[in-house]
Amino acid sequence: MQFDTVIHDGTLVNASETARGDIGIRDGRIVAMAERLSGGDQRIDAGGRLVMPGGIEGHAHIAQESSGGVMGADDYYSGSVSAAFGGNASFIPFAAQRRGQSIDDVIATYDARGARSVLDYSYHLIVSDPTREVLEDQLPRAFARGITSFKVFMTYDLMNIGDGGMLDILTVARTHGAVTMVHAENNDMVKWMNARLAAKGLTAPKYHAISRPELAEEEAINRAIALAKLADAPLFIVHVSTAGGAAIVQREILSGARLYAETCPQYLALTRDDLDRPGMEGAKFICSPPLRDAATQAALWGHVRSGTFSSVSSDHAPYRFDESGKFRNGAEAPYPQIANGMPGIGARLPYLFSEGVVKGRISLEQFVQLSASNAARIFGMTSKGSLMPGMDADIAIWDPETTRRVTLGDQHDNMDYTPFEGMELTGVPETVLNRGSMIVHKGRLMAQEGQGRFVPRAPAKLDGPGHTAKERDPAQNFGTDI
Ligand code: DUC
Ligand code: ZN
Ligand code: ZN
Repeated sequence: MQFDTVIHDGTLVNASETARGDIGIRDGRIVAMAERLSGGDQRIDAGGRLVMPGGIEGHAHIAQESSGGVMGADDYYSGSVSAAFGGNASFIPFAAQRRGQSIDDVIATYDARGARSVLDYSYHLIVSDPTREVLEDQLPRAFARGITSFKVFMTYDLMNIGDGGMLDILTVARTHGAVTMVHAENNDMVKWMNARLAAKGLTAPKYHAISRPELAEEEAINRAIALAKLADAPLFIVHVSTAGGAAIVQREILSGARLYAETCPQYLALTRDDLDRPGMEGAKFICSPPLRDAATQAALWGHVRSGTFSSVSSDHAPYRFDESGKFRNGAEAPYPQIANGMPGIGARLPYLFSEGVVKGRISLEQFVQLSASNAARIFGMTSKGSLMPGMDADIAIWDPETTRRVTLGDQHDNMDYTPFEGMELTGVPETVLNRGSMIVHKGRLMAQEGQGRFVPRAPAKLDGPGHTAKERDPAQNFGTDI
């Protein structure tokens, strides 16, 4: 058999097994896996290395304005380069609708932005204005193009679509086989806390943590799940930051809900004390939901380990520590006027590998599930997320032993800080291939701007029996089809 590339002598890790062997690649796909493969125009020695599916980053804000109108620092070129240095072979950022904007216009805007990517990409649609035309015409057109997930917000006045809006979106999603992602925080609880803090003049970055109570997340997660059950639609809860929220998700998954959730490295690695760093330094750590405490970290790790979370995603939301980003509203801006988010697309997998696998909290196979294979399955990237003949040759080769300190330079993004600065991490993604083409190798970028392709996604393959509310069951509701 002829191969363009053979990766040899590596330890091959998939979501459910690990074995020694070689991988043969032709025309961008894996075409053979065997104990030993000869030939290949290019041979990559993976001796002493782990060969894994390239990461799929399922939560990143790239070339996207914040809800307050601040453009993030990373475009599809720098964002994809940073993702690749961090062990990812593809990513799914958001394409965000502004109120009044058509979904067709949103997609055209992000198609132009996405054309710069070095990695394969898709988008989750953020829907902020679910008008009749959006629900009946525009979203179905987006599905037809292979955009099979969207995100809605339960918070932020400019984004929150209300419970009725959510039910409408969930219903469209159910009809087409899409997944609805939700940012779950109770908007009124946050606004009420903001008003109380403002009345006392408490506006330093640390008060951000207090302004968005754990109860606000827990209440909204509970409500989002109830809404999804009424619509009998699958739901994906993004960036879970609380032990209580994770426990609700766990309980509902165990009782059969078609429910998925993620947490992020920042909730595992950082705490609200980081928001209390001197001066305005805490602004670097403002993200929503906010950082919590050490007990929460331990509880969230427990849920990573036990399978409550399908993914650990970065929620890369890069706002620089200057007037273009965090301080767009002034160097001493009160916390509600500081852009929400922090970078992390390059650090996500090195962090998860080191703190997860190397520290014995998760297995190598779980690492693959959390970094790639679950996102591929839930978000319909059917040719990615596992090492198998026929799949795209999206592969990350990891040196599992080298230890280094996190630096800004190693992130290869457009940011001027990393919240993980100085952390000592073991394990380095040394080589990343996307569709067989080398993107990074031993610290060097090998890819050309724009070589990534848009990936049309399939409807999600979903676990679980779903939920029929009594009141929607004709056998229990006087025979009504509602
Ligand atoms: N939600 C996100 O998912 N990312 C950044 C800010 C936010 O509110
Ligand atoms: Zn969010
Ligand atoms: Zn986000």
